[in-house]
Amino acid sequence: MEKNLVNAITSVPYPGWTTERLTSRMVHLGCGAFHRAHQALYTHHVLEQTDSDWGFCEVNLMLNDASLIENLKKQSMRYTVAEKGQEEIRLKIIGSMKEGMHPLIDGVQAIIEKMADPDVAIISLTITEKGYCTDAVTGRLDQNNELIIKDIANPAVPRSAIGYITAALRLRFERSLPAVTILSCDNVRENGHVAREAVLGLARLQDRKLAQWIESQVTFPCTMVDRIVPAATPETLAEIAQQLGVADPCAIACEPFRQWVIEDNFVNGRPNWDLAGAQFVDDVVPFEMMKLRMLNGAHSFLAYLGYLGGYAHISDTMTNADYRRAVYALMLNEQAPTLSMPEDIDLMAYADKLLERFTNPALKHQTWQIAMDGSQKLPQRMIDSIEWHLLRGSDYRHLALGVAGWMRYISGVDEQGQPIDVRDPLKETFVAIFAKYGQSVEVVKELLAIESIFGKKLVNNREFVDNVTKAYQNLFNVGARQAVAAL
Ligand code: NAI
Ligand code: CS2
Repeated sequence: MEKNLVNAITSVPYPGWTTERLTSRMVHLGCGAFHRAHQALYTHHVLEQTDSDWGFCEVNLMLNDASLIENLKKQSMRYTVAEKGQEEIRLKIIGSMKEGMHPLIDGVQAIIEKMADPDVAIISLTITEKGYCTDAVTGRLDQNNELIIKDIANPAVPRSAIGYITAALRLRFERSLPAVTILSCDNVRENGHVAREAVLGLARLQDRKLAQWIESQVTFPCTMVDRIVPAATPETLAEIAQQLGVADPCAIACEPFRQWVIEDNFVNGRPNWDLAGAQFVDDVVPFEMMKLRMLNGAHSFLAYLGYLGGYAHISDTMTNADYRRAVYALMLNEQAPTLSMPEDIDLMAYADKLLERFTNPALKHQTWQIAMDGSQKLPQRMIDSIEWHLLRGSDYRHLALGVAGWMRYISGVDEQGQPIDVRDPLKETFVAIFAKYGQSVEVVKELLAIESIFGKKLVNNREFVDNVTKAYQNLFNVGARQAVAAL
């Protein structure tokens, strides 16, 4: 028999329970890198400390890949998390997943039925920013989204995560079952509110009574989620296999740090994640803003300007003193002032900790990975803050260079004339703009006119357009490293 995580002797102890102990009280949509190292791990630590039976049914909806769910099933839904500090590596075998499903394995209806199961109390999500099918500026359901168009036409066989949730809520409503909590764990500003707008937006197009039931019964708490979890690579998997004593294709490496701040608004119970270090608060929004602007805004700055400067990983950018200085100034001078935090939060200490986390050389977090989907990330990471500065007349030169870096990056050609593999839902729009204007400064105004990223006002703000145009031109004149140094 082939050796795997379940039948081999490993260097790390197995959880002291089997999947029999668990009930699928949570269905998670988007079993990717992050969920395995975050929500599933928090739940595992609760299971270690209590007699809880809260477990996950893991669902991946993307039709191009069922392999992770298949591999998890082969390992009785167990897998390894490797927490990698600067020097030490700590392995944990996680035991909070009960079962796994995929439309290609189980069919769409079985997944909707599972989400409507009376035992299910939480549907949690890490489906990436684009998974919400909303306009990032308004937060409203995007009825021109290609999956939403399909879901409006055929609600019983949905394609989008929002369509699946709406279909499952319909069954719960029709069967008079208890409502559930929809728990977004994505890096989206006011993620619970966005999830609610998206689901209600779709439900309203289908059935007013269903929409009213959702509005009054279903809760959508906001959450701030944090842990740097790069996509697994063959190298990280080989390193983990060596330590573990057996190959685990579902293993994932991450940093030691983790944080989870959750609005305590659950309609049908929840695990005591506080036992594993989560914080339950009344208002998560300030924490989300802090993380999105200081951590993610800094990440995107380093991703675009780092990639252009020839750095493959975030930790590589941090070896350049100019990038280090610039990203620290971005956090403290241009992002921190835009925040209103509870008194006990020290933003300088937060920024110091971020520098330390970004420096961790054991994490091979690719600048290319973070650069992905910029159209979905820029509004909450940079544009909100730029608007804040424009209102007050304060300095935002790092943010302007960050936006220009994004424009230079999505041109699709790097500083050596090599192609860049740009991944973004708006890629076709970008290609059309660059095809028309080449890399000339004309593209700046064209890109700023994309409302779903920049809203309506910025393209008409002369000062802003000038600043981004100068920064963009400068990137061509001197290159990213010099432009960052000149800040
Ligand atoms: P991943 O690529 O490993 O997983 C993404 C998951 O989302 C996959 O399961 C995929 O099937 C699903 N997905 C993608 N597009 C979808 C769509 N349109 N509809 C439904 N499902 C879709 O990415 P990872 O690292 O797990 O990150 C996922 C999200 O988690 C991020 O976009 C972010 O919002 C959040 N997050 C990630 C962190 C990280 O460091 N990786 C940390 C904090 C939050
Ligand atoms: C990153 C985030 O990929 C990205 O866009 O900025 O996934 C980041 O690693 C996490 O938010 C850290 O919690």
